[in-house]
Amino acid sequence: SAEKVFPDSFKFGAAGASYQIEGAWNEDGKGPNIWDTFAHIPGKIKNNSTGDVACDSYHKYKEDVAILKDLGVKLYRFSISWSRIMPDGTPYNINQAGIDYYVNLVHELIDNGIEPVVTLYHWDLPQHLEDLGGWLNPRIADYFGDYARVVYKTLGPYVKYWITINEPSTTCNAGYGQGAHAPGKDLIGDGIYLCAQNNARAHAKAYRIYETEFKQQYGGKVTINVPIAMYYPKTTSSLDAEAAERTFEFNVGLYANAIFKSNWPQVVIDRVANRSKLEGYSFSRLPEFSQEEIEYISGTYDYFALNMYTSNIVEYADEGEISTPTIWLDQGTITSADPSWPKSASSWLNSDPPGIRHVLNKVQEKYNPSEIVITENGWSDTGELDDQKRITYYKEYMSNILDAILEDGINVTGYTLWSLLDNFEWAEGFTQRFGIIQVDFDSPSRTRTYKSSAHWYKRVIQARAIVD
Ligand code: GCO
Repeated sequence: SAEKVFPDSFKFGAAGASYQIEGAWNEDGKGPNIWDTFAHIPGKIKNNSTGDVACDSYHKYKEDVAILKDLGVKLYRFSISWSRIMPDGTPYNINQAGIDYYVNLVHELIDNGIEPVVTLYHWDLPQHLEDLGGWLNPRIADYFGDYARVVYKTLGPYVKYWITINEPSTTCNAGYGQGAHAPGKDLIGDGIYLCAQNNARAHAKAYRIYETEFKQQYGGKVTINVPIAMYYPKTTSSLDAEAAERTFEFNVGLYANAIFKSNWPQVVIDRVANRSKLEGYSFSRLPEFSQEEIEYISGTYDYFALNMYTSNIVEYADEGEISTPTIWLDQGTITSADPSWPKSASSWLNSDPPGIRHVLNKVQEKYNPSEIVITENGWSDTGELDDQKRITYYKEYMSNILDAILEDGINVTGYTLWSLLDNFEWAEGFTQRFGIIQVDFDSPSRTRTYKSSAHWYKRVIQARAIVD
């Protein structure tokens, strides 16, 4: 038959992240991070939930790996909790118990034929470093570099796929722009841009350290990952077409351009300079990179990693139409969802399967990477075991990925769906569930149960094709 199969080069996988799954927030010498602090402030998280225990994966990692093995996945993406291995974030203080945890996890994976995909930073900054200014302090690049070196030294022999920073745009927008995520800073435009610049510097530092000190010996690949939504112009007008492109550059280019091309995107430079002037500033709120920095940051990637969930409709907007200040004025757009797209339990997440094929093509055209890994893709509901909508979402998105590979010739080599387990969904607590495995957060043992989607994914992996 003409059944389409995934090429041999394509690896199926699943993903999670330290604060969302590990728990053990104050065990075995781990230091506090910004999510520990933030989640403990009443009113910040739905139902005042915390990640104190979460899925308890710190104690149950062997069970998680057994599930991964049973599913047949070849990649497991997880993140390292910086303050678990360096309690205050500095190399002065190394917590061996924390290092041991990740060494054991990696060995458990490899012994079971699963390749680790390791994220160095998935939003849980050591509190001490936040107290020094966090992602607004340019020195963060140096701290991050020292941290990365410690991790490369211990896990370097076993890890071929590295991600320095997960979704810098979310850290900067939600953490330092609107304050809905830790560290809860509400600094709108100015904070977002400083954060974006320091993320690029920190990523580049971690990349260069690997390149010069470890690459020859271990031969792994390093990149950053960025979330990319599909942005459709609302009408065929050129104003809306430009608005959609601008939205891409303010949300993706702001974090990717300096790395995958060079410097900030020109449209971002121009728009922020103009707006800053109108607002009475004598300088642009978008900080400049020196020429030396531009060269240091440019080209710091060995593959492209993207998170893709959803799409948006974009229209041009002028000042009077935008109620939220600064960055949205800089961007000059309004985004919305097409009412026909199926809705998940998360307000920002709707199903538009062709969007992922468009995004893969867009990334290929714009940045021309030789390899793409989809490091997140998934659907939220309220946790039911028979999760047919999640299966439908995955079927349709994965079939668009397959078309992008087979028909558009895009080299997608890996796919780590979000998420293996139901977990702590940041400010939403446990109210939005992304897992293919259900976790009973009321049971002390955090019992794991397969959802219909887990059984389905297992069959897909066996067939290497989209099955019913
Ligand atoms: C992300 C995050 C995940 C979220 C997921 C669903 O990188 O945004 O990696 O931590 O849980 O995206 O919102």
